[in-house]
Amino acid sequence: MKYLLIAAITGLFCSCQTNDNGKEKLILGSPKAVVTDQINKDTSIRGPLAYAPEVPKTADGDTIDVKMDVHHRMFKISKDVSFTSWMFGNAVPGPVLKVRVGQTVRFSMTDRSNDTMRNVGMDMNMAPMQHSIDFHAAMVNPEDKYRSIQPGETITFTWTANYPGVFMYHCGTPMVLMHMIYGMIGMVIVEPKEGFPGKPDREFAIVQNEYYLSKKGDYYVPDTAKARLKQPSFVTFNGKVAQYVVHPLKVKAGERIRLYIMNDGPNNATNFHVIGTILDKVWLDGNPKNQLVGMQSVFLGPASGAIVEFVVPEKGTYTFVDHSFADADMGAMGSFQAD
Ligand SMILES: [Cu+2]
Repeated sequence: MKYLLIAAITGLFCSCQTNDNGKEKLILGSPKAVVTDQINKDTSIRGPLAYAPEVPKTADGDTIDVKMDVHHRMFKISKDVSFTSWMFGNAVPGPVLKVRVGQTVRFSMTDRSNDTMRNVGMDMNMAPMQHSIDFHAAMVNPEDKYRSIQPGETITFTWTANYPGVFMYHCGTPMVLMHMIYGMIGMVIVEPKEGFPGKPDREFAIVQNEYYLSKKGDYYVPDTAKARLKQPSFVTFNGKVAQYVVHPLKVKAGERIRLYIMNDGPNNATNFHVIGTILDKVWLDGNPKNQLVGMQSVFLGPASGAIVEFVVPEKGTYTFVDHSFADADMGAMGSFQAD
């Protein structure tokens, strides 16, 4: 009774918002973003980041520093197909960031698109360009934090993770569709304060995206008209066409596998399926409270994520696909090799 009374009084006087379990206070907003014309000489990424399929480890501490820059670079998505990509860090998709609910990310990003000035004559898509970043895992004023910066500028801002899950990040500079098809996409994993429930034997990060390309001379260029028509040239897991068909992900028979899946689109849905097993646990958007069981596949629209778990029943090769088979045929196909 005494505790009920205290709770009622606290409720009366606290206008704070809480997240879905009603216990955690939401940390809303943050100080204004700072933009400077200082370029960090260090081009490497920093923080609890890793390129998929690797899943980074969370860092200790209430505030963590995360740095990644934007580059314009050639990117090879298959043996025969390369194009000038705009990317976070050094790949498409950009690095996976992993944080914990309650942690504050002190984020910094330099637009290094002018580093490649000397190449403009060769390829107009190398030309310096404004860029920005939009974290779906954050709750902040987008006009401030997600604003575009000029080539050579650095933006710094903070945000705090309130909800566990698998979230997208992307460049939000107009025309957004164009910046996304050039490769400016990635994934954030937010684990609950106490960590995700359960202990899988192995885990991987999988980001699905579409490429819309046209051939121009010896190389390819992103084609916004094709993107508007939602007619992809290639659909990939972790940025490269059918890469895990050529180099399967290694697992062992009997193991429990956890996948962090993010559909970065930009346009099309995916229906993720592993041939030869059943997804015995699916957490929609990566939040353990959104649990489904015994699923043959998980349907994810653009900017939707999931965490799935399955058991590898016996030795063999288990192909995973976007079961919209046109997408599998365009590259959204891979395999787990179970020894
Ligand atoms: Cu951009």
